[in-house]
Amino acid sequence: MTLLERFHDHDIRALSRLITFVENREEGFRQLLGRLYPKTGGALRIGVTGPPGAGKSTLVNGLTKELLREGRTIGIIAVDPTSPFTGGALLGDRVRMNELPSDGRVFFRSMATRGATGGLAAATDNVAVLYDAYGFDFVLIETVGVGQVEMDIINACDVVVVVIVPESGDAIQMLKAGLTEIADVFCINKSDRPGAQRLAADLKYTLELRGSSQPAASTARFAHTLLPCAGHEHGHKPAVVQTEATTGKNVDALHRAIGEFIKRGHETSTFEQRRRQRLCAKITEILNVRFQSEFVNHVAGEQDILGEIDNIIAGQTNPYEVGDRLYRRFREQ
Ligand SMILES: Nc1nc2c(ncn2[C@@H]2O[C@H](COP(=O)(O)OP(=O)(O)OP(=O)(O)O)[C@@H](O)[C@H]2O)c(=O)[nH]1
Ligand SMILES: [Mg+2]
Repeated sequence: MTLLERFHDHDIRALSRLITFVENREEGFRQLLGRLYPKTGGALRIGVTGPPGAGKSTLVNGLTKELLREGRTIGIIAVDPTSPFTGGALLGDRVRMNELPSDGRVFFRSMATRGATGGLAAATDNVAVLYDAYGFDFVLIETVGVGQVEMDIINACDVVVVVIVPESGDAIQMLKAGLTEIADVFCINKSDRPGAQRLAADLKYTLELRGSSQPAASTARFAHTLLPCAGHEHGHKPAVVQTEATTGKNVDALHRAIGEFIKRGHETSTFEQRRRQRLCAKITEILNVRFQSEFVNHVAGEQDILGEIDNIIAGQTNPYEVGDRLYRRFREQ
């Protein structure tokens, strides 16, 4: 049997091998993903994001158990679990994963920031495509919620769970950080700590005030993509759930809140719209990467840019002129 046949036959080791193949961007990885693409669309992607140490891994673990109880299968991607803030979390993740069954119903993979050539968001998406084609019901993606890359990962999810803790600040800060725009479900974890109740009330009040005046999440989510995708999502007000991930308290309520969002998402065209937008973003990204590498490799060349930087510092030119010149040379080639 070929590797691909074993993959289709639900051989978990074949899945693991193909992930490595795709992660290393080995010769032919794009063709492989292309061939598998028609088999995708069956898995729902749930993104879990939030500040370092908020309890995302513990919650993903708890949610996985809830989903398993429902008879679902789950592929997990932990993006950069070795955050510099909580160093050694990777080991913790491994320990937690050991609690999960090893009969193929769950598969776990972590993606390190280091060495992710071609972009972490793209690499994460590629693994999600493999999970989807493999036949998992759910893809759970854990990522630390800072920066554009993480936003790109989160935007590529069907459902976004934002995890915060009582120490995360007040609702106005959530609003400013754009969290209220991306959250489908808010999870206030570490609710055993003081301030959780107040934060929950504060957040609910703020979300209530915001009401439907908020532009559709899709507008904010995909503002950067090349191809405009019109579409309206249902005016959803994110649920606010308080959990205690370590004891498992209320993780079932979080699971229910996600379930309700999923139900509404299917009833309305939310998931359909998000999938379309995701594909727009994916195509834009493929073009960006190709143009960028073509430009940098074949035309500009590092030496050119280094020389131009000397010239800028010497006051002979400026970044705008240099950009224009390099671009023109590229076009005229
Ligand atoms: N008190 C309390 N501690 C918790 C709770 N949930 C998680 N923790 C603890 O918080 C720490 C971080 O938990 P993780 O699940 O690794 O958090 P994370 O968000 O995945 O962390 P990073 O991936 O490193 O950003 C661990 O020591 C957990 O045991 C909770 O509900 N209450
Ligand atoms: Mg973690």
